[in-house]
Amino acid sequence: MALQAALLPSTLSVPKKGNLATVVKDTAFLSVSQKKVSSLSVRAQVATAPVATPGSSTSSVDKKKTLRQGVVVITGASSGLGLAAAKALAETGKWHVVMACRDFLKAAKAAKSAGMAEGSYTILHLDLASLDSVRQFVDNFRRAGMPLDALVCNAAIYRPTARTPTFTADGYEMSVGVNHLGHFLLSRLLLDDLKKSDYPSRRLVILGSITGNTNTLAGNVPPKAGLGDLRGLAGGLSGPNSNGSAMIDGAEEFDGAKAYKDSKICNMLTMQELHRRFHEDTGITFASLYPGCIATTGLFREHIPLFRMLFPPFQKFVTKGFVSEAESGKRLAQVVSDPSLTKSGVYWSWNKDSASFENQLSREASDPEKARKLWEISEKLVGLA
Ligand code: LMG
Ligand code: NDP
Ligand code: PMR
Repeated sequence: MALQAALLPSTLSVPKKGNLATVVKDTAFLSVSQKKVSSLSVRAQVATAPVATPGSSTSSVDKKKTLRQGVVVITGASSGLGLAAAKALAETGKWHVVMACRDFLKAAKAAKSAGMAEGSYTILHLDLASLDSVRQFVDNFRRAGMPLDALVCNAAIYRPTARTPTFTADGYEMSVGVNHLGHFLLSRLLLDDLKKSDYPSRRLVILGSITGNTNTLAGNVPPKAGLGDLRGLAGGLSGPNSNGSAMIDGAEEFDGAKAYKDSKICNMLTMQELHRRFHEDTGITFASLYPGCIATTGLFREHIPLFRMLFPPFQKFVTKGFVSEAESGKRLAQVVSDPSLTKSGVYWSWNKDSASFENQLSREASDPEKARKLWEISEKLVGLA
């Protein structure tokens, strides 16, 4: 059913099951660019469209003068940074963007209202709060027959005022479950696809943040990030139904703001561990970044209204860390495709003139021993070990 439906534009998909929720779940991931191009014809486009682009200097393939269109998967491309980066990359004509989103209709509307050209993107269903959904996404992506040249782990949720945890389908605390564990499984599975790609500069990018780095002022605003000895994660990160804690460090009290910041440390540690384990053998570039404070995105949707009102002017005029969604999208697009950003294992940031530089991670966010331990526990939690 999946392959067959993949050939159909979403609007023509025939519901096979009775209720609407199931229909959306079953068909949304199969869907498709606005131009009603089938995934396979997208593949043909991808394979044939010769686009002149500056090659990177990391592989023999880049001796080619022309390059096929690249295919980039971006999670959480239905709003904020992910959408802005999707638009920036699609607009170059060098990239076909696979928008991996939990809400198909929202993503379709977002792409349209952002003015993304028909045929420049495909929407596939991915709910990072379910490891089954992650596996299903990978299957569907492979069935669509596209190569994978870059993966961007961008989606995230932030529950700033939550004092009680919520849980993913697999029973893990939601912020760490979505932001870290879902992406961890996705990256591990799609690594094989990146390895197979003949694209000259293949990249795996994971969003980090300044608030996960305690070597900065922003990282010292309470509650501070900290993974401790990872005992809560090792205990399964599930509050109500086990003796374990919902916090990575094993704290008794749940703190939604800290859980997000902790998840960002996990993202940055994972990028470095991927680099250590796979860069040399595969040539894949692993990178993370802090794109600036994009104070207007949906990330702050659960924050109190007063915060949402004051945060953008505070960042614009007081910290001067504010960056627009469009500018942040360009920054992320650079990390995906700029020929000068091929170095692996780097956490990128931008200075006041919007020039990129290699930033320094905090001690904890660059601790190799913690990264290894995090890797091993995460493997168990997502069923890879
Ligand atoms: C925790 O609070 C929450 O408890 C947790 O649930 C979670 O949300 C977490 O990290 C997320 O935050 C953290 C707490 C840290 O931060 C705050 O409470 C932020 C308050 C922000 C602003 C409040 C605005 C009040 C308005 C006052 C107006 C004054 C105007 C002055 C303007 C001056 C301009 C130069 O708290 C701390 O770390 C303590 C820090 C102490 C406060 C320092 C204040 C400095 C800056 C002020 C900012 C003001 C903003 C205004 C807007 C400007 C417009 C031009
Ligand atoms: P947004 O809330 O605008 O975007 C987050 C995206 O993640 C949305 O598309 C959302 O989908 C998606 N998402 C949430 N939960 C899931 C899920 N379970 N499965 C699949 N997708 C999901 O936030 P931002 O654009 O600000 O954040 C993007 C990234 O940038 C995050 O990794 C964040 O940590 C990072 N970042 C943001 C900063 C900022 O200042 N905003 C600063 C530093 C880093 P939906 O649209 O359906 O809700
Ligand atoms: Mg922060 C000094 C610079 C600076 C920067 C670049 C940020 C970024 N913040 C800075 C400073 C401060 N912040 C100061 C001085 C305060 C106390 C008033 C402050 C407060 C604050 C709050 C309450 N800031 C926040 C919050 C949030 O809820 C956001 C958060 O922590 O989300 C996890 C946030 C952020 N500040 C930032 C950035 C980028 C965020 C969004 C967080 C992220 O995605 O990591």
